Amino acid sequence: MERPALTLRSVRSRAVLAPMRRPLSTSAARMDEAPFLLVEVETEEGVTGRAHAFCYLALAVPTMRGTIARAGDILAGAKVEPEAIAATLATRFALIGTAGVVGMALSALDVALWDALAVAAGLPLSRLLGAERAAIPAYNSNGLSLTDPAALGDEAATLRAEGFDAVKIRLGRAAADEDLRAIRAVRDAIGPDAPLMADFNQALDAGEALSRAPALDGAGLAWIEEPVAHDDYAGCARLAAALVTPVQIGENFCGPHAMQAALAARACDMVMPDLMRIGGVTGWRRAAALAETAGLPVSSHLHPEVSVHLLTATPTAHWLEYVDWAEPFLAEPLRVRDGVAHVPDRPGTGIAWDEAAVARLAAG
Ligand code: SMN
Ligand code: MG
Repeated sequence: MERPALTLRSVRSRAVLAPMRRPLSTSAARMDEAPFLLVEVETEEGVTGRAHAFCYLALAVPTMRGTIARAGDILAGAKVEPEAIAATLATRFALIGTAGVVGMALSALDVALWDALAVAAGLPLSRLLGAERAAIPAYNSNGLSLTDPAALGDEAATLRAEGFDAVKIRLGRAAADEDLRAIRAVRDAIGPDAPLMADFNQALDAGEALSRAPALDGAGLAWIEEPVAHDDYAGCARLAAALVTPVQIGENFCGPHAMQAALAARACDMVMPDLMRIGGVTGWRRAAALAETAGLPVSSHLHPEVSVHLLTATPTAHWLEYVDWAEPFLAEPLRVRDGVAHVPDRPGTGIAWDEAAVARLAAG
């Protein structure tokens, strides 16, 4: 599909701190509020592109804002050609490197550029990317924290009542038995057929993971996510070979090359790149092509409002991770019905800010 011709005029960013409806405890950290960066690109043609990036910790925000401002200075007057812009920025930021928070900022900028292109084309981003479908199965990832297993059954039922079949539980308690108790509590609540994903957030060392593997294999999980350190591809590969349950990794792939290294090491059975770590839309498309060649299912990580567009255009698309964290400042929430997320029928990503909420939640 022909892309519209646009010229970049300026870039700006703002920070918000969004309250979370359900605080989330993982084996790594507890979150009560979600820091986001909102990015806008203005073009000479009058088209605006937008993106919102989840920042994990508010301390990342100033560096991300500085990165975006510097990129805006470098790019003023450039054609909106995201692949060429990504190459330019990779060169200009090569000394500090484009992993970590710098890469997150550049990914957000890339998403805003693609949004501008799709808005100018008058098409949902998914259509600009060649998608033929308009919906993706979604699981509710908003809860099932690393808390007392006794409370998890009721919570799982509530999460499903929000319009989902599938949910994700957080694991990584010191005692393996406690994790199994948590899984059983959720399974009893959701029934035998509902998909149940499980996320360790890198809690285990490789030996511990191997010794927990047989019991986990019997627990009926849809996947086991980040059981060990995210870049221990050899450890992941040993575990993937030992387990029948698929091993899922990807939220920490910083760019498609990291994913390529993981695939070469046979580290996992499935991948779930994060839009803001894989390199925005540009990086995602390269990652999706790698996954297609390797025959691996692709799910998304966070950022459901934009990931729904990308997954519809991903040949081996699997699951959308749904979280509601951006809802406090978005004009239109993502629509999920009967466990399926729908691409909004609007040009671009369909992202627009609720400006009154942005003003209320402004964070510096
Ligand atoms: C996760 C990621 C970021 C913040 C909290 C939890 C988790 C997930 O790894 O995959 O949802
Ligand atoms: Mg995870």
